[in-house]
Amino acid sequence: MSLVNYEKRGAVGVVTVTNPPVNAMSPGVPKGIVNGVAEANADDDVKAIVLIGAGRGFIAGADIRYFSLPWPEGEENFSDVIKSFEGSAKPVVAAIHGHALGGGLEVAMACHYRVIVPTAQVGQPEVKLGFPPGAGGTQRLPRLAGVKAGLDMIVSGNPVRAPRAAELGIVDKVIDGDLLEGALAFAEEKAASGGPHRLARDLDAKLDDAGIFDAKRQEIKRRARGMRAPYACIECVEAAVELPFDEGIKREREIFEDCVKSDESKALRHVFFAERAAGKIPGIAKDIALRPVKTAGVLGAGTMGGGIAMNFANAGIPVRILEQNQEALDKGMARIEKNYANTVSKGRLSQDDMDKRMGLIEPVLDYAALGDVDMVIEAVFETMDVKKNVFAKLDAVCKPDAILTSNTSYLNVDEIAATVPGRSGNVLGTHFFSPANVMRLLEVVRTENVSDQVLATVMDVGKRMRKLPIVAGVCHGFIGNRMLEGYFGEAALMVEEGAPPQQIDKVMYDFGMAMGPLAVSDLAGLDIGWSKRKDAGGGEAVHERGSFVSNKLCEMGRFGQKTGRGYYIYEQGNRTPVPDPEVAQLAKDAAAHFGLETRDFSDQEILERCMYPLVNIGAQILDEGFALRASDIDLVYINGYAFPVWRGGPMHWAGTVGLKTVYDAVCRYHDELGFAHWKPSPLLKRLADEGKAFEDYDQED
Ligand code: T1G
Repeated sequence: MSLVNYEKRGAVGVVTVTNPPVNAMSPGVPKGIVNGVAEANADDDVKAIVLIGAGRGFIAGADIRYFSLPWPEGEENFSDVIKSFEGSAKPVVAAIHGHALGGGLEVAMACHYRVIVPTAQVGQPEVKLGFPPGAGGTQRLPRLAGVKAGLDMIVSGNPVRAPRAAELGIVDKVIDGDLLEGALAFAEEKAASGGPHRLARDLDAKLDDAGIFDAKRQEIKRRARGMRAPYACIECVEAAVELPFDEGIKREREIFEDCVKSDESKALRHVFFAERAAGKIPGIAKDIALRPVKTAGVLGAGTMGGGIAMNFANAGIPVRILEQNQEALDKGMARIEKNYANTVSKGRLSQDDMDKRMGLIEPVLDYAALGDVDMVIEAVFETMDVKKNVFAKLDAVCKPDAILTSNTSYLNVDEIAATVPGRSGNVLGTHFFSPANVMRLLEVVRTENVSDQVLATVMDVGKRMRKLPIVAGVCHGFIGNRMLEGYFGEAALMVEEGAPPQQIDKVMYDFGMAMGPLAVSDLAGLDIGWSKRKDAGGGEAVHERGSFVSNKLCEMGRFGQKTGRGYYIYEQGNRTPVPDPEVAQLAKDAAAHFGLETRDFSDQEILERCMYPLVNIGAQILDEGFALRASDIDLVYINGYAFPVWRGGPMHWAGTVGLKTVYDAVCRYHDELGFAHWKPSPLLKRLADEGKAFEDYDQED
């Protein structure tokens, strides 16, 4: 089937792009469009041209796969399409439905006119792939929509809906009813008007530069830390204001080409495809029949339980939230209400939507209220006994095909499932990350006996909650927390060997992490690890390597931010970590306790000892089958642990370092330090020996 069709409808030549699933501008599409426009111009009966997309949208932009593949020699591309529109003697009308994104909006803006259905959206998301628009978008959009609106859209990468696009002047008319019919009538009307049919390139009126570029640089400073693309976008729009059109186009091209080659863009393109691969489970058909989930229940109205209940309400799923007593239930409901009210106050949710969502959350005290719900998630106290106890109660009341999941962050979900043997096909883990109503990551923990249908259903519920569901196997800590033990463990070990906490945290902050590991430990609470160590030690937290300072701090009641002191001091009402000389002394006491020689650390050693365990443990998890693919592990770290997205995740990043370099260092640290997390992974060794990256592993069958 041809990628672009041409037909005459009355006096209008219609060029239809047919390249499912999203009409990307893959090789052959530009050629088809150019040919269609030429045919229309060669036909005297044709007075105007309409460009439209078949299927679910207009054009989704360049075919992203081709940034890592050679474009076929001599094959037409965007510039040929744009030249054909701007050289057309007959007016060209873009007819937009679904999406006109990236190069899709760029070719539409090179047409003389644009019409759109109310539900469509247009945008320049290129910055999310690590480069600015590269087919004139940074020069045409400011001319159509004005510099401020154009700059906001290009730097954020966020689309706007049709009504807003019309308001800004990006499109000329919103078509109610059939798009093609509306576009044909519009085209004939424009043709009859006799023109002139203006082109965006000729509109300079809106290029008012109100000095907004430096303000924009200030505005994005925190979010764009470490990135180049957002600033490249600003430079391109500046060129639209400062240079004649054709010179601006040249400047945009130079900056675009430079960015496309960057590690940042390669990482972001890796993440784009990783997110789309994550929903695919080998052996389970994409269209497997799902079990309906129309109602839900949540056990526990604590921070996690409340957040999980909000996720169901946000997905439009009525949910009953159960607590042991009215006081706890009221506290939980008040916290949910406060969370929504915060979002409303920030203008990100209407009061009406908040009320609707609150109306979907029903507080209950009796397990019987969960008797007819389709799915229950427990978010009760994190001990196996309590989990088994609640599952026994669910077993007694829930309907036979109810899906029962645990929100445990590291307990063995197979062991929990074994307590309800008659339901094991319906039991699995759903590990949300705190705050559950905010963090995008959802580890879907695949138990031994869970059915394919239930697994696929829970993945779909995660998507309905606008989460990023990632399949994890049942091992201690699943994917994220298992790897975290290596990262945080090494940070604590280095403190005992003489590395100041503030140096460790600065190295990791400069690498791109939102916070360093010790500041995160203070934020989460040092007492969490301390109570686990006390459990393991029969009530006594034994001083093992890496836990000495934390144990001592907890013994002094210094749990971190919540008590005003942990690895750092926190002044009243201030979350800025201040180095604590008493912690430096504790580190010395630890060294003495373990007979260590303290020393200075290079930033490079700190970076390696924090990051390489993530890679080595990640490879072990892959090798043992507890993650489906390396790119899933990358998504876990980006979306659950604030790993910088522009580095692509720990496994992708390791490929930019070179797996041989990483493997050799892992062997060296294993020789020097021992510790299980340094035991070289056989998979890492194999890939290093074969000169491969984890992407190659993911491509293996
Ligand atoms: N190129 C290649 N494949 C693409 C693609 C693209 N642009 N967009 C989507 N796909 C694949 C995707 O991998 C998936 O594949 C399938 O299509 C369905 O996608 C010159 C240079 C359009 C809003 O950034 O935002 O233009 O997994 O699951 O949820 O300046 O796709 O089925 O095998 O996302 O309905 C700029 C990216 C490119 C838009 C539809 N354009 N795409 O969402 O489907 S750079 C973009 C999207 C550019 C110019 C520059 C979304 C969508 P598979 P999906 P969806």
